[in-house]
Amino acid sequence: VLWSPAGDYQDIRYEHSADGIAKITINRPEVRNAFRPQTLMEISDALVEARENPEIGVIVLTGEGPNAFCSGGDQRVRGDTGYLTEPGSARAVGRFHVTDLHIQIRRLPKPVVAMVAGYAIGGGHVLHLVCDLTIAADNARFGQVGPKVGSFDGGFGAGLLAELVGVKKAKEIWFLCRQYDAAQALSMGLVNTVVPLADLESETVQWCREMLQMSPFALRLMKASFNAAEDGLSGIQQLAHDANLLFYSTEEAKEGREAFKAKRTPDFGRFPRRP
Ligand code: 2NE
Repeated sequence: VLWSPAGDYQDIRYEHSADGIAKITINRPEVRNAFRPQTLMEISDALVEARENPEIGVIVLTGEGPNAFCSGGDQRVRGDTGYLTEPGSARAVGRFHVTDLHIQIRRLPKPVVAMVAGYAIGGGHVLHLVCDLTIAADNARFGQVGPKVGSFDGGFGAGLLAELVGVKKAKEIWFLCRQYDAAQALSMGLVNTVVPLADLESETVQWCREMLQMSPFALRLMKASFNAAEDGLSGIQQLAHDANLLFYSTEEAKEGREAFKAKRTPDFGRFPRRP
């Protein structure tokens, strides 16, 4: 695949393929692609572009190089109140920028695919969890480290993981902080497939191209439907607003709009009361 640069960033690369795939690459291989606030803000910005761009149908999230997808929060900028945007400065205020990023990935109405080579560890592991699909290389290694480094993710990092691998296994992953290889990850349902490292990108692109052949709105509704069960009212809200998007194109909805604009009483009498 020929990737064309589609944005100017410091911590990530953002690229498009000619046929509708956006690729976001965390580009901090010297720290196993750990993220700092800047990294997450840039991913968020690229996701907005990929969402709004009608040419883009599928988004790939990955890490630079064969050694890591992402090793989680950059511990060098971890302060006492979260991860610091301006470490060392008096204005440094800690935050978890990743909180909103998880929601953004799940809300994004296009499939997001994690392409994992090497380590997906800690917050980097949760990042692949919140993606819709995960394609792993045979050198991938998965695990949580929170309780080892004085952190935890009880949000999607616990709930989604338990849903994927079962509660007992999820507790093992968090309580023992072991690492799991790609074959183990596949057998516990943590990833969709495992391929040789050399084939990782071509396999991922193949999966993306298959999705690009599908009805975009059906994919959107399926993603929202899966999330609705997991996200409670905010998940139902997404699905309901998607239904409203479709309703707006009906004569029935248009009658309400046109009557309002014409300052007349709407005539809904010609529309069926469906059984
Ligand atoms: C990822 C792992 C297992 C890789 O091990 P290895 O042996 O392949 O590499 P090494 O030598 O550990 O790492 C290479 C360089 O990257 C840095 C290392 O310190 C090392 O630097 P130098 O010694 O060459 O200077 N590095 C790696 N991960 C880093 C990180 N996350 N932050 C800063 N520097 C990092 C191994 O490196 C590892 O276990 N990494 C730490 C994983 C970790 O603790 N992640 C944070 C968990 S908490 C979190 O992500 C989080 C959360 O729980 C809640 C909200 C938001 C975030």
